[in-house]
Formats: sequence, structure tokens, C-alpha cells
Amino acid sequence: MAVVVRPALVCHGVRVLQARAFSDPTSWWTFAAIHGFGLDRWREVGLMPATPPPGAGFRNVLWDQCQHQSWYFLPWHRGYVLALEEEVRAAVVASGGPEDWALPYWNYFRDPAIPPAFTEVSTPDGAPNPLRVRARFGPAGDGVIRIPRAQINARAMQLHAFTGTRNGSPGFGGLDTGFSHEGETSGALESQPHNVVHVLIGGRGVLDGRSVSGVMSDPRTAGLDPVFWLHHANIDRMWAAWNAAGEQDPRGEAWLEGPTARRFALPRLSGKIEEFEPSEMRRIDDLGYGYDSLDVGAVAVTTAPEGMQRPSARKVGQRWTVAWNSWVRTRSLSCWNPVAGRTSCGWSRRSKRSPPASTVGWVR
Ligand SMILES: [Cu+2]
Repeated sequence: MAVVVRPALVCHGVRVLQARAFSDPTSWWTFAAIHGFGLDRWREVGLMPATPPPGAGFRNVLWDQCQHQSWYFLPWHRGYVLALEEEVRAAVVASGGPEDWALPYWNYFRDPAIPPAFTEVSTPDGAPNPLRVRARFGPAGDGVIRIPRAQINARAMQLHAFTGTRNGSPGFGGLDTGFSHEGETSGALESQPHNVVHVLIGGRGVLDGRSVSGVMSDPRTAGLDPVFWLHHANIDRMWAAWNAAGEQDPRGEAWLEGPTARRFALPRLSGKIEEFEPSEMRRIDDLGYGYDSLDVGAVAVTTAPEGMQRPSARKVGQRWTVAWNSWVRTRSLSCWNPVAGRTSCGWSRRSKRSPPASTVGWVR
């Protein structure tokens, strides 16, 4: 069964989250701050909400968590995308949308241009388009978002080791680190295409007479741009494709259980802030979703495409309407319980620990 996902529903979901106060753990603003926060940067790009931010206790648990230059990059971002996705889905379902709504992914190897849904100034009803961000400048700084094919590659897919070494390959997934909000060496997939696409989308340009870095160019602001989530869905898909080709994630406790200095924590539909660890993020089947295709679509991939295809029997297709482009991401329903209105997947719940806060930069 193919389900057409109308962009209006996506806009609606984003609008619902954006209408929530900054102090709400499930607001758009909180999700962005979970990735990273910088007051000056949020102001500079014109996206600081008018509502007051939450208190320090809440900020210390949730904000500034994104894992970069680390072997936790992939599992942390998988959990992060899932948590936002379930919030948006709840808003979509509440408005009469499909219960199996899932985030689309943007495969820029196949479709270099951002879809019009993300660039139009207003939605068909004349209201401002919540999928558009003004400080999204693109490779030439002129607001045209096209990923030059020559500047991205998927060579990471050829690596067999997940974990990198300090003097050798960075590995598919990155170096063995503790909690790493910033660091020195990105894993191969994190470098290419992840970091490169961030900077190509965000770029640098002029906003209200000032030269500023784009929202997507900086981890402190990236989560504010709705296209962030489609980019990360594609990175998540590439990890799933790498596993589907038979490659193995780390098996030691240090990776499986996550960092001890600060635990990963996300707001869930339950209304609680729940901790999670990489061991829970290994298998997308167990998490209740899949992709319509695990073909990365990049020439550099040497793995046989048919070896990367997954069985599609239990998948439910989802598709943007043609006018709003045609990326597809599919999701099975094994974890989604529409009656309870929440997922039944069990993420671990642990006691809170105290965190440090810092910032990172992809800005060049
Ligand atoms: Cu990212």
C-alpha cells in the first residue's frame, strides 16, 4: 500500500512543534537545542523564539548533546531523528494524517536540488512556509540549494571497520571517544557526505545586511532547519545500507552502552525524558522502520546494489507528491501503536547524570 504524504501534513507537523514554547521539551526549539544551542547564533539567523528558555536543570540534561567526531555520531543521531519523527507523526496523526507517516530522506546523490517544499515563501494557504529558513544560502551563497555532485562522495561505504584508528583510517563510524559534542576527527561517513552537505546547504550569505553563516553550517543552529532531518534520514539510511551489506557495528560495551560521563537523553511521546544507548539503535527493524531502498545511488559504492536491497514485504511506501519532489522513505509498523498513541519500543530509562555544555563548528 502506498501512502501519499502531502507536504501540507509535514508543514502542519513542523508548525505544531514550532508553536510550542521554548520551555516545552517537545518544541521545535528544544529539539534544535538538543543538537546545539548558541544564543548569538540563534539571534543572528533570526530564529530565537520569543518564549523564555527552560531552566538550567532541563538544559543540562537535554541541550548540546549532538555527537560529532565520535563513534557515537551514528547511534546518537538515529535516536535524535526518531524522537523528532515521533513527535511530528503525532501531530500529523492528530490532524487526520496517516498513522505510518515517516520522515522522508533526501538522497542528494540522486536529486541534487532541494525540493520546492523547502524553499517556497508561503504554503498554498498563504501562510509562511515553516519548511523554509531564510539563512539557508547554498554553495554559492545565493540561496540556490543544489548539491554539486563532484563535491560529495560515498566512499565511506567501502570501509569495513566501523571504528577508526588515530593514525590510520577514521573508520566508517568514527573514533572511539567518550561523550563527544566536538572533537578532532570525523568518521568517514560523518565527513562525507554528512559534514560536506551541511556546509553546502547552509553556506554563507547576507541576512538583513549582515554576512552570516547559514543555519545548516553550524551544529549550534543546524537542527533549526527542517531540511536537517531529511539530510540525517539519508545518513541514517547509509548506515543501514552499510549494515545490510554485512558490515558490523562495534561489539564492545564502551560503544554499546554509550558514554558514562553524560548519558544520551531525549524527550519522548510518553512525556518523559528518556535515556538511550547505542545498543538500542543498532537495528532499524527492531526500531520499527525501514527504507524503501538502501541503494545509496552513488557511483563510488562498490558493494553490489542488490546486496544492499532489503526485503520489502512488510514495508509501507510513503511518497511526496510529484510537485513537492519524490524522495521516499518507508517505515514498518512493528513498534508503532496508534491506539496508545506512542511507540512501544523500549528505550532504556536511567537516572540522570550531569553534563557539560560546549559548542562545535563546521563553519569554514
Ligand atoms: Cu548533521
